[in-house]
Amino acid sequence: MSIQFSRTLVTTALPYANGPVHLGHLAGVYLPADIYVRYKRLRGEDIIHIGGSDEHGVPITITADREGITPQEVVDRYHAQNLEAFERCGISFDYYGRTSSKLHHETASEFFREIEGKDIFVKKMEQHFFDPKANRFLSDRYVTGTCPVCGYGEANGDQCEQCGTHLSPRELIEPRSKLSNEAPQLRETLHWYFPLGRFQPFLEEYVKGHVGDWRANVVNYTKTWLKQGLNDRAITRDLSWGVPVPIDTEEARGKVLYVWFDAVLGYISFTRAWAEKNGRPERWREFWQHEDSRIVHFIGKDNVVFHTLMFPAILMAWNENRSEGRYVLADNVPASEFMNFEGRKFSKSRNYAVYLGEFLDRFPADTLRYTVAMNYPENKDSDFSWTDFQNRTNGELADTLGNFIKRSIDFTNSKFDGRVPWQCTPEDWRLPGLDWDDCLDRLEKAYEQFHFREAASLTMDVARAANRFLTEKEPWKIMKTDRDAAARTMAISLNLCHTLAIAFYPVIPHTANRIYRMLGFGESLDDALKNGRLDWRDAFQPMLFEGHVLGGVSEILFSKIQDSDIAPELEKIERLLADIRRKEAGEEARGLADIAPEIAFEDFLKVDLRVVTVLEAEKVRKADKLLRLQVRIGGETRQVLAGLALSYRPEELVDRQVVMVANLAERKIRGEVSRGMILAVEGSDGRLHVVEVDGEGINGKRVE
Ligand code: B3M
Ligand code: ZN
Repeated sequence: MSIQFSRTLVTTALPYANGPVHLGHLAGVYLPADIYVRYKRLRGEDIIHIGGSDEHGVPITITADREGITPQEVVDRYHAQNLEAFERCGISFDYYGRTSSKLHHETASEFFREIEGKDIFVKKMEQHFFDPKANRFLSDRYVTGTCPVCGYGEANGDQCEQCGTHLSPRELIEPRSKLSNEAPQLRETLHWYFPLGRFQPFLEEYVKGHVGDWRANVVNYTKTWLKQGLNDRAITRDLSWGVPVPIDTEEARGKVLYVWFDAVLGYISFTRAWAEKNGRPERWREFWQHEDSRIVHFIGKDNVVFHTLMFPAILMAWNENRSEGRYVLADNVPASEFMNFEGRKFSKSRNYAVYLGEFLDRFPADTLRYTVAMNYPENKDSDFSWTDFQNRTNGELADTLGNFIKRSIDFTNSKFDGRVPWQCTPEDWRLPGLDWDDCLDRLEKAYEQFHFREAASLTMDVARAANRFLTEKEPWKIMKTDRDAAARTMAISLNLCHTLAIAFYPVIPHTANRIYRMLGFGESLDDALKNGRLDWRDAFQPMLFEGHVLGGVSEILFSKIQDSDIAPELEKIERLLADIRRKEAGEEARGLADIAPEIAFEDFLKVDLRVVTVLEAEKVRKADKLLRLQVRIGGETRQVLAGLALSYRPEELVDRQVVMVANLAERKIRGEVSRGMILAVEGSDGRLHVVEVDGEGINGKRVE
């Protein structure tokens, strides 16, 4: 599609104000968005970056209950903390809003009323647990009881923490209310559902229009949902914390909008708040309601369908039968994979994480930004490790970039009176191993297509070439015999410093600002940019003329990270990992203690285990956990229902060779025939792992 866009709105997923953000969040969402926005600002484009805190949802009220404070106090704390951490990291939001704000509540209510007014919502009378003592309905997390799977007495209504099984409150044995500890009663209550299915054809059309330009993971997640057929989604909850359902009826009382319904609308309400703050309250419409506006949502992969299906459908519902005030849909949704930490997933509950604020207490923001950019989880999970951080900081930032800048400035200061000693000609600017046109072209493509690791690494290549150039030219030696040659070398080097300041600005803005000042510009690069005195393309030509006066003494841009600096971090990880391993070993030991009573060998032989190949897999409508598989067993194809849907995406299972109980009596599950049982093991994360067999020509063979 070749629309000419006049302006861009970048949004970043709103982190829950229920804990501090960690490096995984930074890597997947906030840093890539900031790099993109800073690059576009260098290009002189009209772009704003809108983010903020997601301050609703049950986990926040649970934190509040646990700490004996109000939900508002919880979100006040983490909103302030996260905003501060982002600022220190140089994430340059144009506005960082809050979903507990008045304007947000108004915006979300306006959407609800508009869609309700068009009679689009579906209302369903349902039975939910009610606590008579607390006089309130209980959302899933407020019900506890005995897990029907492992017998753990304190399982949550949505999941058992001990065995990881996903549950619904009604599956618990002897359910109790967390509020009063009493047995809850089932009562009827009305809930609003958003009929996603009604928008299926439009959503399909929308997604089809972006298949070429969206990332493969984004298209795949979205298509998997579309293929299964979109269902009604509940968008109200029985809770007191959130945006109250904005209609004045008995049925709506005590209910709030489901957090995901209101959170995505935060992007809109925060843009409104931004426009108000800047004294042009209607300007938000240029970003949301003008066809020539480009909207880009930076998110993590776990949030894809909310942004490619749910949010667009809400906007479509708004737009229905409207000729004015229609919303534009996102042009791109660059969703990241995850960045792990020292080879393992970040885990808040196990405290296996490095929080952004804590990190910045110990190390400068740009060292983090650079390392994280170089490990951007663009199309596969990546890893942050302390040694990689140390190596990149010392080898690339300090020894290559920092060293080059310092040598250039120091030598000019001492031998050429702190002035650019030569007028760089186009001829001079042709450097060995550096094709400027090609470099510019590749960098621009990398930024435009969200390949930020490539952008950072191409820029470091320029620093390497510059460093090599200066070393090889040896101006300190030549100085005595050929002063002009030395002057020429220094003029080129200083211009390369200018190049690097601008080209590295999106990734390491603090450093870029410092270089810019050291080069004698009386202002920071940020200010030059704001005042329109700078352009991205300035980086690719000599801009420092003969006689230009540098900024005086040079600074050391990066101090090296010593082994002793990261030793405490490595020790901490060892401790955490040892803890996790002990816990896992404990879980395994518990698992072993439950070994079933002994059976005779003949009994074992009765079970016919076979290797089968999965041909097709799809989700079963209205059954969260079930996948319908077609498997090949020898020359036969069978249908099997397996409770694997929370552990695998359907397409992940296709073509795998797995083990199946082949002689189990046929069963009907949810009205569908299942002829066999796929073997799987449950991991400590609650996920199931199918028993896979690797090998040629083993389909249909018996497992013995
Ligand atoms: N707070 C979930 C998350 O942090 C949610 C994102 C909202 S984006 C509108 O992963
Ligand atoms: Zn359990």
